[in-house]
Amino acid sequence: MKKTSILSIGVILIALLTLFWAGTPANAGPIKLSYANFPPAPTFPCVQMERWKKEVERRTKGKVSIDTFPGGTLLGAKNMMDGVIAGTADIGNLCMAYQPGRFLVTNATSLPLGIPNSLVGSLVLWDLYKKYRPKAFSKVKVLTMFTTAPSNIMSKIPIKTLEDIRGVPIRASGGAAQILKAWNANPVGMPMPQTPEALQKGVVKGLFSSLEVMKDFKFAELCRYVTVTDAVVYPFAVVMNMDKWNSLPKDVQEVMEGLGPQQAAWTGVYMDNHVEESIAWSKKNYGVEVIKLSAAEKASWDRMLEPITNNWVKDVSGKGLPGAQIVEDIRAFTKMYAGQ
Ligand code: 3IO
Repeated sequence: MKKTSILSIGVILIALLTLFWAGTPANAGPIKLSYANFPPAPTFPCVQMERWKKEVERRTKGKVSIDTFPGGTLLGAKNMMDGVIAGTADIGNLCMAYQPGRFLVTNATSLPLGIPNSLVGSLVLWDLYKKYRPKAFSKVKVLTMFTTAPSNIMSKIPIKTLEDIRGVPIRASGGAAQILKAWNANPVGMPMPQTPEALQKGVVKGLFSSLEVMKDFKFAELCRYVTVTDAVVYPFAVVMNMDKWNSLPKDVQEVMEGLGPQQAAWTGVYMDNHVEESIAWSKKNYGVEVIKLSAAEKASWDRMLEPITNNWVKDVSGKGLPGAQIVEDIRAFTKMYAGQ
């Protein structure tokens, strides 16, 4: 054979190989997905993220590989939803309370309706989402949802009465801020990751959220008092870019679909256990005092919350939502999961 024909066979071979590799990206390694989260890695939204990542990688037998970005390194608390819609991250975890007007239906889980813990809250929220399929999520694929445990007051000063809380600047967002307002506190809205600095600088004298943050953000160091209110939960959603979702193979989609309610339950159980651990840790390491309201006092606090739900129903009914039905559903789902 002539030198030139050997050469041209070589060129053709290389061209064919190049075409083959370019045409089959699946053979180039696993499908890579980015997952953005806003708070620091040790906190519960990121713990559930790492668990979801591991489960997906295991259940797809390595077909999918997920890169996690905790601490707002890819998207922050308030641009999470829009960042995922735009494709800045493939997946994002968001707290719906930070955009209360945007997620009206699902934020109804932070009305004072007596959700007793994170497991029940998470299952109720998932069912509510499945029933109503709110328009707010039409541009994304919802992978899972969950809630925190009920909120309690963590503060630098002891709060035992409605007089004690009057005018006190306390950090909260969304539905939880409405509760503080009803108690005549001075709610200051900001996402959780900004709270350590606000507490340090004295911009706020406390916060209103689930108690696992006493340990995970070390708030116990600054807030030596907890007032037990067991009030509203904060709802969260994990969403995926719609084009990215549509590009995934069917078997991968099935794994993620199956994980939806399981991840909600897993996160609920993790949160409820972690709250207990955090309270014990805070007492032991910082001598945190846990204040229980007297029965008479508790009755007054509860009474002040009564108008909130009816006002919400009126408000959203004006916006074309079946407010009364949503409230009834949350109550019924709560009873079912709480075994009442
Ligand atoms: C929360 C948000 C980020 C990390 C840990 C957390 N524990 C409870 C919340 C709820 C929340 O979003 C908030 O702002 O209180």
